[in-house]
Amino acid sequence: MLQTLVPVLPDTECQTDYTLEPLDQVAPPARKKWQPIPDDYLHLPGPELDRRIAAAKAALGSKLVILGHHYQRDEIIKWADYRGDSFKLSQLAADRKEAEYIVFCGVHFMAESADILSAPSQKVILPNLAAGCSMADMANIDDVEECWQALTETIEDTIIPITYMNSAANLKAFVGRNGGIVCTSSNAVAVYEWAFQQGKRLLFFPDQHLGRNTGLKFGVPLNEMVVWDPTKPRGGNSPEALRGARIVLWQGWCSTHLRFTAGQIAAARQRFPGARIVVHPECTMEVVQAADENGSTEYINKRISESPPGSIWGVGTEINLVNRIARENPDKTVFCLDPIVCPCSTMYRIHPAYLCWVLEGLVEGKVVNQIVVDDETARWARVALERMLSMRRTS
Ligand code: CIZ
Repeated sequence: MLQTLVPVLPDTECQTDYTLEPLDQVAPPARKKWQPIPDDYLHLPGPELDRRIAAAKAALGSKLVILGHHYQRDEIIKWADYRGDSFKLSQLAADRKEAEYIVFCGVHFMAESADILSAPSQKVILPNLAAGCSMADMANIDDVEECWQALTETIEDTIIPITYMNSAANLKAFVGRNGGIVCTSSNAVAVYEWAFQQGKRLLFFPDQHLGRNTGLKFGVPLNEMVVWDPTKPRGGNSPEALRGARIVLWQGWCSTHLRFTAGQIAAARQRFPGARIVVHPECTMEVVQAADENGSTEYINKRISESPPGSIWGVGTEINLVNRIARENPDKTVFCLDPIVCPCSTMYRIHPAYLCWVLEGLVEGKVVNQIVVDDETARWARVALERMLSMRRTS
């Protein structure tokens, strides 16, 4: 059976943990942007953190629900009441009205969505406020408003804006106000179907790769998709190019998924002739086309778990998830396509010391790191999120 050991380069900013390091021993370059935390939590070793997290969780009982995104490390996932992708976790946040505290072990945009969808009495907490998403940061409201103005002035048809879940709440509100919708990698095809029933053209942000791969799945040819570069006038496009486009793709990307290449897939096929290759649709078009299948993290997890014993899987997504799938499927060979990987560096910022800190605060009646979306933003973002929640999963 192939070992899923991950080589870590000495200068890498983040490492996959085999044994948990106390927070003050995490490499300083990785920690430099993290939220400061009381000194008492800096030196706590793994077993002590486990003991204190377990005690705080037990004390809070049914007042607390912990949500863990698939990309979280195992030392966090083991405390999650539910784990899943952002779609599943947003549904849970909308359904679990009885929990007073929702501790979201994920990144900022996910906690914002949970706040929007949960009841007003519930408090959503993100253990480390520095856990953001570099792709989400690639689109901001001013640039999107500017793009929208240029598009609506240039194109006469109705344009439907779609934002990927990985975006700030004010962008979700923008699409809600403008007749659009939120999508995740698990329902993007259903969202495109819906959107093309509302209008002839789409503006998709911030991930150009998910937008392009979904466009291709949907039969839109490459020459009917243009990329919008927010640093250039008219996004770097001529008025004719914009008028000819059915999909305008924002120039954003996920650095974790851009590490995968078609060359890695060729090498994996050579080494394991019977392997099936499954990748995430945030990978480039070349990688998605070289793979056998592509889909969301939920899809990848389910697909491998339900495959016959002895199956061999080369996977192109975040390493914590790939390693977890490998461990939970010991009767199969599961390996990451990239031999030198780095986990999602912002998800990694949820170190157990942060979880311990926020939970112990709650036990003492102190709510730290609450994520609150203002009412007007939440009102319109909810419109776009609820449209999304009514879509079926397609991958
Ligand atoms: O939607 C999510 O949670 C992300 C970021 C990826 C996926 O496919 O689950």
